[in-house]
Amino acid sequence: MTRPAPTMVNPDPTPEEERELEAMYTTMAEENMIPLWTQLDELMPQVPASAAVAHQWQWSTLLPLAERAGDLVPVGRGGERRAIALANPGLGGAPFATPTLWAAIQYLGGHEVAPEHRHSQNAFRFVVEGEGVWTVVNGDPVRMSRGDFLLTPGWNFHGHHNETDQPMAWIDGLDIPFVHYADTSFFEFGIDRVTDESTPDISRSERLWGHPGLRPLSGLSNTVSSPIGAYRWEHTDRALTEQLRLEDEGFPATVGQGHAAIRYVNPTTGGDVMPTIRAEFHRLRAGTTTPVTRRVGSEVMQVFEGSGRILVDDRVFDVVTGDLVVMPSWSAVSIETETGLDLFAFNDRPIIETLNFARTHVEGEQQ
Ligand code: GTQ
Ligand code: FE2
Repeated sequence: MTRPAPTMVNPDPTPEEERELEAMYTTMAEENMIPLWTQLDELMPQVPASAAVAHQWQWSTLLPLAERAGDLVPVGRGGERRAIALANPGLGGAPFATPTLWAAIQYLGGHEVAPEHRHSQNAFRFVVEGEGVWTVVNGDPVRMSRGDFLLTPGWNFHGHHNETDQPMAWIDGLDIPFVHYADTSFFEFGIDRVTDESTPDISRSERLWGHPGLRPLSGLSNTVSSPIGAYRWEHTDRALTEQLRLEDEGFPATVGQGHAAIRYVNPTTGGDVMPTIRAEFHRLRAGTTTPVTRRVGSEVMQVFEGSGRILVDDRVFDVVTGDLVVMPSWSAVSIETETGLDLFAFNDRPIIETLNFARTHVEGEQQ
């Protein structure tokens, strides 16, 4: 389907008309007015046409640069965090991975403290390697270890401290770009260290909420964001392992052949962990290829383990542990692996679904 030629442009103006048209457009510009008929393709494309592009960042590039920042730039009040954003090359130099999502590598040296603050932006951390940092969310110290997915929903005070002699790096995901465009940012500084420097194995939030299928009667009101501070790797890993075992035993348990997947959810609603961000973990068996799929909304993936190929439109990204790939809205995505692949993924689908903009197209399927 191609667009018809615009009928609202005079194809054959007389010299007189040409002068008048030019004067009209000039006056419109001076008066801060722009006619729709000159902008339709950009403003209302037939399918989403993101300025963001598909792109890969390699862990082998990100981590040494974060380490260098660790040597050269102290962390503390004002700058707040030693976080280095992934800047989508299509977004004009903004520190945004996609039009809605922020993704960054954050680095904390041995015994460093990132002071407490709070903001309306929703945040999470995902740990691809290392341990030794506790993030203190709303006064509750949460251990950060490999494979853990940790929440900092909007307006909770939070700070991070490294208890060890070793540095640690992880990735942050936030809705900073969405909050920026919607002009909904509020921010407050808290204390210069963290309110509780103890280092428990599990947080109070997990002690209260981290029991499968069991809800404390002290928490019967639903909350917009999940009350669970940490989704631990042992649970994620076991859930995925069991899906593949059940598939082996002939039971329908996977989303596609050789493709196990879980979504992190808010136990009070069964919905997404936070109002603006969905997070999932996918495990592909060796030799699996996923169907070519387009979705409304943008997504960021990080390889947790294994290797594979992520195909986004006409780009092919060979990925290994730690690598990140970003997918713009409505790009055609397929993932394949010869060795097996564990993937963490986050996207803006809660926004898209809430506002009724969701669409999915799977190549080769009847729509
Ligand atoms: O750790 O609190 O990557 O406030 C961006 C903003 C991390 C954080 C980021 C933040 C944080
Ligand atoms: Fe923060």
